[in-house]
Amino acid sequence: MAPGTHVVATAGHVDHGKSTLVRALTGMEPDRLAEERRRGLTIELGYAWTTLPSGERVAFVDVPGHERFLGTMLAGVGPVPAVMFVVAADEGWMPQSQEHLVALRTLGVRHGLLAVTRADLADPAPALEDARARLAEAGLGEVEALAVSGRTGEGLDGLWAALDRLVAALPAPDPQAPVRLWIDRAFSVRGSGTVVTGTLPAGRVATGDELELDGEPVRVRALESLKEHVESVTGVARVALNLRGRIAPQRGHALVTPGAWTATSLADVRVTMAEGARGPLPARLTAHIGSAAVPCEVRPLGAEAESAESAESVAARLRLARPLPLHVGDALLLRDPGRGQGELRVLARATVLDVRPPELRRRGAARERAKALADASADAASLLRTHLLLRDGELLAMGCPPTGRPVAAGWHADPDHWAELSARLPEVVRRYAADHPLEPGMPVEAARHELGLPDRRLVTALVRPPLTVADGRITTAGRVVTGTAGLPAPVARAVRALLDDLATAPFQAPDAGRLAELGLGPRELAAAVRAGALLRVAEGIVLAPGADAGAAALLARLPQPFTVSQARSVLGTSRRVAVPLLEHLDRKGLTERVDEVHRRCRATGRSE
Ligand SMILES: Nc1nc2c(ncn2[C@@H]2O[C@H](COP(=O)(O)OP(=O)(O)OP(=O)(O)O)[C@@H](O)[C@H]2O)c(=O)[nH]1
Ligand SMILES: [Mg+2]
Repeated sequence: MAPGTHVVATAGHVDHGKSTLVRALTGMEPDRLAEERRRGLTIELGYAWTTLPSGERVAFVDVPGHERFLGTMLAGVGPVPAVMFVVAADEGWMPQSQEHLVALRTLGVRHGLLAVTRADLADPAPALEDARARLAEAGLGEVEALAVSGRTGEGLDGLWAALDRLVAALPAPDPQAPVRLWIDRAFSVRGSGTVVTGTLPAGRVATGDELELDGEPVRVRALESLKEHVESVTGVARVALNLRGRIAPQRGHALVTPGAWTATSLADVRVTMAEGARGPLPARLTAHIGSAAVPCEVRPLGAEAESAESAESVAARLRLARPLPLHVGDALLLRDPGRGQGELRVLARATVLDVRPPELRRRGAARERAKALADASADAASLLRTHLLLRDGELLAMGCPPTGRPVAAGWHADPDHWAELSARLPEVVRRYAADHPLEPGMPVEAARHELGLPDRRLVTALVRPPLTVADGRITTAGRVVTGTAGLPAPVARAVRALLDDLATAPFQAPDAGRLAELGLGPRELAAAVRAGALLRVAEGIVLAPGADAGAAALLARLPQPFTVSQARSVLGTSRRVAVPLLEHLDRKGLTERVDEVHRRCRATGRSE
């Protein structure tokens, strides 16, 4: 396999030697601004890279350590999976060492190594032991710790080897993952237009790809990684993209795979206080994710949340000043931009639990929501408990690919909700039938409306025997023959009058005039036929139930085969009725045609 590329960010107190070490490792200058060189201070993010002894390449995002540039530091570290933590041997652990460590822990960075530099100025052992213990305690685990000097080059060989071990141990990101490239620089290049750079954490970008920036489509015209032109690149990597589109990209905005993220300014989160931070949280904070820093309002949900300053974590709703492309499971760092010098400004981690939070209108809704969020995890099942029904695409855009089977084409349901809908449908259909006795079942659309479902296919998926769907209506299979009893009273009366007529002349089907006189239109007749109160022989021709069997019995007494006119006379009716009645008997297999003019009764028919 071709050697990979990796990205490692620096971290540590101002002037502790981060940039000097990056320069010594790469031979490249991370401090490119004139002001930075003049002041000997990193102000902006710096980028430099090198090839390790194994052939793997590593790019450094060099961050500023000065407390005034914490926002820039967070933008650099945000999308990066690993860190080179720098502590000066002669100064030891300092306030921004602590603040950066809390930030790394809050962002969930779990891979790194410790370089105690400026070892030519002081015995590195005390600083090394102290820093190593603090990093381990903060969840970075047993990191490798080395004493080095960026000035003399002492220990650099060991640091290269340690970097090789660090990158070899990094989890391989998913090349199929949706792209979210947080922009850290944007500029225009004469002749090529807009260029943005960033750390691609996972997924793949290729020339010609269409991505989205704040909902606007953009096309990747060309791309570079570590100053080399490439056709495609998979994360983790430093990338520079030349873009086409009507866009004005800025740091903190992200290029994303269309449809794979939910752009939202509202998120329900679980807030966990940072190491050493105390509540209650101020209502106005800055949320950091990737290279973004967005002002936000934090609203704790639930009564316990406000009183429980000491609680491990509380449910809250974040309102962001601008929408960000988020997934459930993302972590945002909450920083207090108002805190003064020397105070801890990294306050909390907000783990995203929902990117489409439900409105909280009713009294007590916030408290209920807090309870639900307390049990929520960042997965499809939790989202379905809130949203009840979600499409495949919606779950993907929320960052939780569906795990269970869909209940209907492209739809996933909360199992309890689905069971409840299943139980409700038969009752809904029964009530509809009672209210609309003349209709042949409940239209699927009416059931969809009644159950408040977003798609008719969900209704059809809920239909189970004895219910069936036919012609867009839900009916009960093996419908019970109720006779006139199941009909509305006026219809039942009219049908009984008709049956009286037919009792004396069973094959003289009522004509249009008689039907109109009795108020029996097509709907009423259809209902009577469905109820088994009448037999429909053809359009507009009805007889008493069982008249067909009676006709077959009479016809069997004729010499076989027989003509229509012989049939007409034995049945005592007109051609208007005899012709369709014989065709009906043919269809039922009681009679069959012999030639153009003759029919005969069939054996099966006779035995019936
Ligand atoms: N003697 C000695 N001096 C060093 C060493 N590393 C850095 N320095 C000096 O320490 C000062 C600060 O070094 P930088 O590399 O700019 O420190 P930094 O951590 O990048 O500082 P910021 O980016 O501003 O946070 C400079 O004057 C360096 O020359 C070292 O190993 N030995
Ligand atoms: Mg620096």
